Amino acid sequence: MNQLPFAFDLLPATFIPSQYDNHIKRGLSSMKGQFSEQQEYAISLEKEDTLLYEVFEIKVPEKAGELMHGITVLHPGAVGQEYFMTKGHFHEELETAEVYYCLDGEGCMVMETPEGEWAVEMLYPGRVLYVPPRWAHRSVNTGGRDLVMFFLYPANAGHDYGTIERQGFRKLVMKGEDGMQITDNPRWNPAEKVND
Ligand code: M6P
Ligand code: ZN
Repeated sequence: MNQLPFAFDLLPATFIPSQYDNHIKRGLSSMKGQFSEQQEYAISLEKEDTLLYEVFEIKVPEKAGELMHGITVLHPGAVGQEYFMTKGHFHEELETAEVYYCLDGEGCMVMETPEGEWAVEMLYPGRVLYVPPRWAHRSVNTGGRDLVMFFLYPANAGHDYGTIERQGFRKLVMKGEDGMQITDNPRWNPAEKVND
């Protein structure tokens, strides 16, 4: 099937696209094992499966040449001292990139490669971020309001969630004395966890 041209509106009042195909909602329950303060996580989840983020996806055929895009709205909050964040993923097709354009809010993108490099880039309204091929990515809301991002990536990229679910990210973004701080993830140990 060939995609026909289309257009939609993305207006600052809400930044919710005027049309979309999928509305994905992820709550605390979809982040099992990811937040570092596991007891805090369990206590919060027992109270309520709090909504962490929503993705409004505009679907196109999942083949090379097409571009998947949409909006992610990451709500503010924290589990213990760790800010709300997305699951994060590598692309199944590792050699594919992604572009983010931050529309509202404050936060950052935590990134790493299988080779051991890592990076954190700040996100704020007007900021454009390029995530190169091979870099896993997770967004983090360090502010007090929704972090809203437009994203765009090759439609054949696919999502590899399993690797991050097993090993986590090398770096955590935590609430510090004067705002956010980046710390080592004490539980990051891919060699041990891969064979679980
Ligand atoms: C980005 C894009 C989406 C993704 C969303 C939520 O905006 O990469 O494809 O679904 O983030 O992140 P995750 O898929 O890691 O839950
Ligand atoms: Zn991606």
